[in-house]
Amino acid sequence: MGAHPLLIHPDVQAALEASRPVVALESTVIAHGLPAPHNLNTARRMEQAVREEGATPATVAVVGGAVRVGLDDEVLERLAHEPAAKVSLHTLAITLAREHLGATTVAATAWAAARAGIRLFATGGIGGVHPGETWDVSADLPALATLPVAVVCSGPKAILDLERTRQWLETWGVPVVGYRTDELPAFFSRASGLPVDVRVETPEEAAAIVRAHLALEQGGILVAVPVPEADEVPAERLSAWLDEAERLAADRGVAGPALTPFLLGALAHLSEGATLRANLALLVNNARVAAQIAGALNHA
Ligand code: PSU
Ligand code: MN
Repeated sequence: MGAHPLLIHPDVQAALEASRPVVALESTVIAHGLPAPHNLNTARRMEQAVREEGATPATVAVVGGAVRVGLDDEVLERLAHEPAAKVSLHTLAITLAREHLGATTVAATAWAAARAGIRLFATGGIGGVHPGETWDVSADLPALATLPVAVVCSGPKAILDLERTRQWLETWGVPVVGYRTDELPAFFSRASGLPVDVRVETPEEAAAIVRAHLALEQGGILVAVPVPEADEVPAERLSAWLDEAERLAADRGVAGPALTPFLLGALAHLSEGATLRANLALLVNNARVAAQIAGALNHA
């Protein structure tokens, strides 16, 4: 593989060339974020939601020494069932050179989307600043600050230090747009007590701000969409489970890239599936909203 290891799926290429809306999707959530069979089902449902809104999905993964932008269903199946490396920006070149199967995080997916000329990207939660003094800060944050992509998500994962993550975004100039919310959503919960920079009610309003920000050529922008009300896990219910999950991780010495998948799994178990239901609902909803914004961006 040469210096440009980006393979854009023909459907995605055709949509980009015709200026039709495209939405990038990440694959770490398939390989590491959700248990089977929910992982494959959700990956397919997210692609379906994007299509229903008239956009083309471009799920990103590393396959056979190339970054693929847009996957056939057979690759989605491999990501759901085969061991796949969790690929962020510090491991992208390694996974490419070794020709391993790799599932891309928000950071690596945003890089691929930017390179492919895709402006909208939907995910569940972004990485951020972990609590404590470990200096575990997700590469998702500098990726957002530097890559020209709008990331539609439900806020930082609840397992993070939300205040520090929120502050990081402001310091590095990433606008936080609340989609029908005044507060930064906290992933499983709709509210965090932390402010967004602006509230919008429609895809058109979001698209206008996305367009203005991308024109600055200053990096990315976050569109924060709360989990649908029916599937929310309120913060009060979450906090005891979160304490327990963190205790389990500390006891077992789980840290670094393995921490997020471990905590999400522990929370799903402790909450008897409530956090998993919230996770699935917000992923599909975010894919839909991202496709609507992508459409508005192209039609204005
Ligand atoms: N949120 C989830 N599930 C996930 C992730 C986030 O609900 O699997 C993944 C995303 O791919 C995100 C990554 O980019 O975790 C962040 O990992 P880290 O903190 O190691 O950068
Ligand atoms: Mn991390």
